[in-house]
Amino acid sequence: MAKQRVLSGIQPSGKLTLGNYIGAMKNFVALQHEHDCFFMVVDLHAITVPQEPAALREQSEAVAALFVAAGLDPAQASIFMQSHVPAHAELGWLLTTMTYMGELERMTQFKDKSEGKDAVGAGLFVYPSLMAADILLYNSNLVPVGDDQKQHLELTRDLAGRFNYRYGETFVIPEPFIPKVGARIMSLDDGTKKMSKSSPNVGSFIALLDSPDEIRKKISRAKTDLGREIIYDVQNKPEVSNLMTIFAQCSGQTLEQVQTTYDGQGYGAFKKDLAEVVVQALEPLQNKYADIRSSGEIHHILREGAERASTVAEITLREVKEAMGFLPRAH
Ligand code: AQP
Repeated sequence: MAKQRVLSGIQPSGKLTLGNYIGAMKNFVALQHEHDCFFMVVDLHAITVPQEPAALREQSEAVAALFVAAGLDPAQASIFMQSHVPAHAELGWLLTTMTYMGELERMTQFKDKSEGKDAVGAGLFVYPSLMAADILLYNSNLVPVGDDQKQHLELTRDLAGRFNYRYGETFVIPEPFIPKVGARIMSLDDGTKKMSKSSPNVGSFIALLDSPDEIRKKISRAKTDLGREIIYDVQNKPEVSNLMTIFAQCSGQTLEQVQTTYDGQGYGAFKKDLAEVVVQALEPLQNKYADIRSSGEIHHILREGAERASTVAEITLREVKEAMGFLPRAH
């Protein structure tokens, strides 16, 4: 049986967080051996909110290097920049013309990201169509994402079905792949909001490249509650439950084990141990990251990845344009 195709991406819209790692990258690494994988740095998505050019360039290279530092093997998975494969922008436009305003208006991520802002770019609104293009270009079977992306994936499935119905079988309908444990890591200052790399409060997230001291400081200041028990109860103790999830994910323990170990102990002792668990979990990744950045090998990895990705993407784009009735360019 042919290997299933997997595609996912991360935006270079800030410093990658522990949320991106636990919710996305750890799963990417686990999938690469059994599937035909494409992982990209989605820079075209990042510009749906304003980005400073020098920061965008640096963050893009940093995300790609973190992919490799986290364990992605360029020999197993294609690692590339979205903007290096022009077919993404082109199919994105074609699918935008087939997406209904009402569908986009229902997207909760758009509502969250546009809330309270005066000038909201149209790109932020139509971005789910570009995400659909990313996935459909590769005929991806599985899309590993955090549960916050589930709604966008549903739209991708609807668009693929709509296209196939109008123009004939062209796209594979992708399935979401949402891990059950640790799928969503919440902010350190509000256990009901997800941890986000673009949050203006740097204390709300742990960046993968934070120094040990920064990690200790952020965890010691993380919000808890007026109680003192280490109990997993998302409804009533969202912040403590989130810290327990981080502990479990970084140590390999179950939530029950964490709860038993800290039974009867206060938040202070738990937070102190949690900081050390996170520091230790990130140390190998941080060391590998430093090696990759200093070697400059990431540029070579990205060039090869873009070549492999383009080969697949261009075939799909040609089929789509033919199906839609575009006049082929003569050779
Ligand atoms: N807090 C999180 N917990 C679990 N998974 C998360 N992901 C993001 N935050 C968490 C997963 O990481 C992948 C890449 O996300 P993205 O960079 O494309 O965009 P995002 O989901 O909008 O991530 P951020 O960090 O919140 O970025 P900004 O602040 O720029 O919007 C996705 O698979 C996502 O589920």
